[in-house]
Amino acid sequence: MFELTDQIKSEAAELRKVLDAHNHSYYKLNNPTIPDAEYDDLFRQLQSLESQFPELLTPDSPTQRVGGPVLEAFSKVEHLQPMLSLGNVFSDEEAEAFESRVCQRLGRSEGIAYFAEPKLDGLAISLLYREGKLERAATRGDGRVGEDVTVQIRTIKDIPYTLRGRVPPLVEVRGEVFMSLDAFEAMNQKARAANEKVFANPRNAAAGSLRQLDPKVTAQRKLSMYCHGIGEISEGFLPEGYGALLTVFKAWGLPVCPEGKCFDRFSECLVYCQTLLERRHELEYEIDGIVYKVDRFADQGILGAVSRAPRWAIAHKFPPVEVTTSVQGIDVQVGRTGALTPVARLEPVNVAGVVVTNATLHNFQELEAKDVRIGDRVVVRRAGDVIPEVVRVVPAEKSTERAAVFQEPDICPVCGGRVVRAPGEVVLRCEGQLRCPAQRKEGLKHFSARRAMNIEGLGDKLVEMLIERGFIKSPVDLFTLHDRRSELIKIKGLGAKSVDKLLDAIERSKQTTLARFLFALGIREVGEATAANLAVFFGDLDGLKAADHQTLITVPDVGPIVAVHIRNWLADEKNQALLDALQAQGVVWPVVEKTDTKEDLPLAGMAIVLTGSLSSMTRDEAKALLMGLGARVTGSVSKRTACVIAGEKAGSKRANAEALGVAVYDESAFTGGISAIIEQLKHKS
Ligand code: D41
Repeated sequence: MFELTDQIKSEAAELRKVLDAHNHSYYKLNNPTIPDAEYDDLFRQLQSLESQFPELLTPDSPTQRVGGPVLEAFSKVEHLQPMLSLGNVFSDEEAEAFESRVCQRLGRSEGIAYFAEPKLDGLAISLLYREGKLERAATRGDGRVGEDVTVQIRTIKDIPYTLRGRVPPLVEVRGEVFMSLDAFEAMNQKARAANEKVFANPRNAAAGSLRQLDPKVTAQRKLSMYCHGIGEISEGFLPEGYGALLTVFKAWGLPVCPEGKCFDRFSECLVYCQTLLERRHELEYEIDGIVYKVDRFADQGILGAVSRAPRWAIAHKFPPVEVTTSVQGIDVQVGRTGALTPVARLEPVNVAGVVVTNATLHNFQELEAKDVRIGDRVVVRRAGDVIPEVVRVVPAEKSTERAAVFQEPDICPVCGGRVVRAPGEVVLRCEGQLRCPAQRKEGLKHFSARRAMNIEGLGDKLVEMLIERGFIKSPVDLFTLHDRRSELIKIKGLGAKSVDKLLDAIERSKQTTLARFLFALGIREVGEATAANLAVFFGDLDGLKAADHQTLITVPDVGPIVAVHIRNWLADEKNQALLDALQAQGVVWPVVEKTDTKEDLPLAGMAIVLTGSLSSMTRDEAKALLMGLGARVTGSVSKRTACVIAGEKAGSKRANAEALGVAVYDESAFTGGISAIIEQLKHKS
């Protein structure tokens, strides 16, 4: 056994300091200073020292971010200052009544500044820092006594162990712990794949992750925090108002919501609320309203509190994203790849401002797990650009008889074909791939879509109509439609002009790119990015056709499962005939410059920022797409950003980019196909 020398002690201290500094650059400044591998190496050096000499281990060591030993129970802790609760209002009128009360009590109606900020849907937490060191973290509990969650909170990367700058001897910082939508989706996707319980919403996920006796579990969940208040603070450290306090928090290294704003007039708070209501889907986290706070602490003091709720703050709640309704039926939809998806038909209901009549149940295992039956009352949820889903059944109050359990279909409801579940797969699939009309329909819609063959004017409705009237069965039929012009122009609602436009668009679509073409084929798991990577890797179709499994898995973004799907698709004689027929009809593409390493991915090394809401895909899809092409998708705009892709209602990031002279593309550049954006970006660099 070695002895713990002063040299080892200072080595450990140095490692801790260096790792802390890198953490700060990474999580706070969004600007990694060293490669991940080097960070991991330093991290392991410290871990190894600490395991050899346990006396070296301090609770604030960066190694504790991964979580310490399992607890037996949460212990209770008393807050130094009680954590207040927040009153609610649900309309502008009620919010204005709040303002009137404030003015009345302060005895003036001018010169009252208000701070407005999003109300995060998470858990309120109190952090106690002594001499700038995180000493204790506790849940709100009943406001007076909460539960000690220090070891769990220590795993949250956003929360500093040590405050920077001139810090008070003692401070209680209040804030909200939450889970971002990205982290929530990723976590549930993992859970779904592993057949584990999924969380109904980010709030539950955050609560479930924090209230874990095993902090290692908390460490694996990506939690975040924004600070929004103060409890005890040493004298002489409180600034004049809340806005200034948040600036101080930021300087100390504490995370603060960037959306908060101070206003001189309360009416501006209401405008802000309306704006954020419209922008709520752009945010990376869920909010359920706006909190208004009288800004000046002196004014807050005069106003005081009633029964633990301050008179100087109020929450203005948004319409809920979760509502209950009843299930009128359960339909089974067949997708392009033959996947059968159960969908609940609902009594129409307004969810976050949109009338919802259908909600997905994802797959039959989920339907079984949630035990949704016709006639049940269910909670339906629509968050972000996510499609509405059934979250859970609301148990009936009386023991009324429920309908029978919904049976998994054994034949395809559309074509009557056999239904199978591949080993290890969750989804049921109709076997009659591309023979089943439903799949054919979805396949054709996909083939002509903007990001695929880009046949302008051939939308979903028109595809359906052409199939129903027997004009098209397979993609090849599109290219022989010109022979049936005289029949087409007789269709009511089409007419010669629009038929000619359509035929023109079909003709134009023949000049395509290999990436678009491969994507259009609808091979399972071959999305836009994979298609683009296959195109640059093989350069032409023959190379791809000849590729064996081993070769395929060397293509960036192609794993063994995707490789099997590609090989199966290409091995099918009907598909081979389809490829030949399409090429015989004159579908062509320019030869692609071949590359075969990661560095040669079309967008390799480019930092791209997504902002605003996209209409043609979710943020996650867009991100996956860009990452598959080698880009880094980052959160903030800097001079080194290659470009910003801005959807609807893009805010400060767009403005930042414009100020820095960074190229901004709107969504049309993006939906015009990945090929389009690659062209634009390559051109630039
Ligand atoms: O984002 C929030 N959920 C939030 C909660 C916020 N932005 N500000 C808050 N401010 C307070 C006061 C005014 C009492 C300091 C709060 C809460 N309280 C709160 N959260 C849970 C209970 C109270």
